[in-house]
Amino acid sequence: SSYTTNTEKMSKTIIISNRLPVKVNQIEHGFQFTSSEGGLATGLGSMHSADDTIWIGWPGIAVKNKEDEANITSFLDKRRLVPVFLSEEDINEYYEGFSNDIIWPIFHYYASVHANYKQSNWEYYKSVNQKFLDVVTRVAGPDDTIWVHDYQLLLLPGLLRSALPGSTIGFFQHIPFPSFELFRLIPWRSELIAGMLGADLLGFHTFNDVRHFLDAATQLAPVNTSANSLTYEGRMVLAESFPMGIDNRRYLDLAKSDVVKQHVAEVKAVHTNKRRLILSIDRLDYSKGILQRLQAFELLLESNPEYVGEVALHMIVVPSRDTVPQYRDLKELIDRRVGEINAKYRTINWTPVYYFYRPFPIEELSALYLSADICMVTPMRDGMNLVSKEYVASRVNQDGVLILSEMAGAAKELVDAILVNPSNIASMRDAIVTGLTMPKAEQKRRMVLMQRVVAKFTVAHWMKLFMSRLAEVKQMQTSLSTR
Ligand code: GDG
Repeated sequence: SSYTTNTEKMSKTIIISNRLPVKVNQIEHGFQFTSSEGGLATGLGSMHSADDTIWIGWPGIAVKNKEDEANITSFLDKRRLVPVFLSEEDINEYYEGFSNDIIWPIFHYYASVHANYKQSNWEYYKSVNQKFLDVVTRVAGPDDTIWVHDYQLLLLPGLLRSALPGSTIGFFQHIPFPSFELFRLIPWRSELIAGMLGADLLGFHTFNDVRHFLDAATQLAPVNTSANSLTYEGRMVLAESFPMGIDNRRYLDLAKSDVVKQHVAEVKAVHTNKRRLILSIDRLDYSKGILQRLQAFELLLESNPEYVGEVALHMIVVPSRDTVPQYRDLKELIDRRVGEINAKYRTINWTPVYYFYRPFPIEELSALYLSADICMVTPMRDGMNLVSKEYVASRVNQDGVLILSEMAGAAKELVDAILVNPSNIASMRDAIVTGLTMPKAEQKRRMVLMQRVVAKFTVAHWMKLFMSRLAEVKQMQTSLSTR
């Protein structure tokens, strides 16, 4: 590959995530490439646009032959993207099985009885992490900085540490790290912790996640801990919180653009100016509290009939993991609930729930952020949640109400939202009433405070902070070992 030729000349940064920031789709004669949206892709995108950065990940398609692999590889090569090819079994076992059916539910505190600890899932999880290692060692030079992302690759820092002992390795986890009492249920808990400890710096969204990780590491691995610093196999490892932000400028610019204004007019035409709009946007996931939100909205219509005909819930659910049975079941429950609410309450010229099960272009999301009187972000558990920040960033008129779950990482920063416990349906209903009756001055007071946070702690800031801290850890290690 072209990367290995210049590794002697300069050091580079290697980003590694399960998925590349582009999606490859099979079309009739060849392939089609589309860039994936999402927080991670856009966030790290600015870093990746620098010459000295490459990105390694799965291209999102199971490739059947070497010729196709070669075609995809050479296309991606021009964009400094390096594919890790995975088979269909890899995807079933490592991604859908181990990552999404074991780690995801446990890490989101979803009933511990639900996780399905299949030995074969674990075997594939190990072998796919090894596949990633093989690609990294092919392209990495000794002075490179390696930044591994998320729960699909918990073993990779450890594998990298053995293969490239002196390298600089950062790890960031985008989902929560659970309390030890949950984490300890996983049969391969010690191996996972040892894998993570291969990193020099481990980043999480919140201090609670850091605390839980340190607790698990202390219980499961031979480490010495002091504050947030560990010593593992004679090497210093730091665990710290780096709350991820968004590209604030992008949402401001969108909100002021003509195309978005046009979409806003369309939304207004349907919902009329006097009707109030509650917005909800999530990937299909039981961690997002979609059913509980519907329940709260239904309770509102039942207990506060004055809002019948006056308030609509605009609910976007973006298809995700819909080959996993758990997610298909959830989809059916949502479909049914929406159907029941609409059948029970709708009037000739008003529908309570405007429900969409598909993705939308960012311009249309922006228009919805701008049009919604209330944005409800009420996950049962969420690492951070970027939708809440995007709503805040989009409110150029400095009004609007954010109802935010205490269980989202974002609640640690957006303390001026109306914070709710998503398991308390009645309190969510009360929060909607508070939001609908909140005076404009109070809306503005809260929104201004939240906008300050979102505008200051952007994704670019997050990235710089993590990278400079990683360099510092490396320096501290060196000065410790030469002392
Ligand atoms: C994981 C963690 C953590 C959504 N629908 C559409 C669309 N989106 C964009 C949103 C937002 C992103 O996708 C979703 O990010 P979230 O943070 O809300 O949630 P997860 O996908 O679960 O992300 C989470 C995050 O990683 C980052 O660390 O915050 O806790 O679970 O940017 O705007 N974008 C477009 N069309 C859609 O229909 N274009």
